[in-house]
Amino acid sequence: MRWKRRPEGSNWGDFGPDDQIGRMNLLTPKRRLAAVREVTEGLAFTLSLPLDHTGADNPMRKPPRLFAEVVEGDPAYNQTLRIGDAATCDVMCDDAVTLYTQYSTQWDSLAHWGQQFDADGDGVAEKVYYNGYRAGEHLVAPAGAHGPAAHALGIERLASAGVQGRGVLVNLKAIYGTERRWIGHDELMRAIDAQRIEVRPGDFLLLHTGYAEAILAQGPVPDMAVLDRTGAVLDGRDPRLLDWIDASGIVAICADTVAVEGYDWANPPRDGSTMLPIHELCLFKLGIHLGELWDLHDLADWLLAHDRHACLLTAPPLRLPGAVGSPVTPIATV
Ligand code: UVW
Repeated sequence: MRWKRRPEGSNWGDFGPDDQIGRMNLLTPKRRLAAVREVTEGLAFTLSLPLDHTGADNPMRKPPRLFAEVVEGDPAYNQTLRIGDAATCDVMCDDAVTLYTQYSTQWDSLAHWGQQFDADGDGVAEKVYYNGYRAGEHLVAPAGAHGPAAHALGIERLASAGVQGRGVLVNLKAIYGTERRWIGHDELMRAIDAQRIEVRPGDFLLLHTGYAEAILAQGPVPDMAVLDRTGAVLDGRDPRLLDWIDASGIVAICADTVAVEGYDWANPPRDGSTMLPIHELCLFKLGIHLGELWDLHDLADWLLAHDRHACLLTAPPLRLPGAVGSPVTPIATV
């Protein structure tokens, strides 16, 4: 074991001492088959924003830069293909991209959020992540252009898990409108009951709030003053909400908002506790993956019009070893 003490309320070790996918372990073949049975129409919905649209006011995360590599003085774009002295009729393009993995529609890996926690039980807190993987020893920052040196909990673990299962969509916009409000346990249950949603272990919980539509209405440069007043956000200060997330058996929470949960950077906690309790619970304690900035509005409108709430969700991240996040183009099929 990498740890002697596990955080209160965590499931570290329950899926094995070396587990790196957490709750995704609950995505069994039987549950995938149940998800496939949600498909009755053959309609597919793309759940990503265009990759150059963000709703986050995060200067660390920059828009993608797409370029053509220069090969022997020419950009690899609209090139006629010559092989030795043979000229062909072929014209071709290649390109490259610099990508911030959490700029737009994304998955957070379990390496995205850890905590200073005394997992050794020696009275000294160390930086530690889900299942006791440690900073410096198991998580090492990428070593320059040629990739990571050593990295536990990278997004490739999620990619290998086969991210396909039953999505259940809670249409918070339909119940609460698009104005910013914090959603605790009772508000979430009210929406789930009103929409007669059955949440099962192994499900992906999709939260539609109208935030992604507000981003699209603005174009690639977000007006954060508007977005900060838009969309419902989970209230991680509500212990009953945290208990429900734990007990529900869901494998992921995917929202159209920036962080799934509400936060107030102007008023951080003064007691050394977490700034983001849902991140702490999901990524650090339970291994529940978080999806952010998913554009759920077409799917949500269709489900509402047809008095349905579930779909087959297919959402693999990039199989990029060591990455802490990944762009994703999820597809919902109904
Ligand atoms: C933060 O940095 C708040 O992360 P996320 O993109 O998961 O919200």
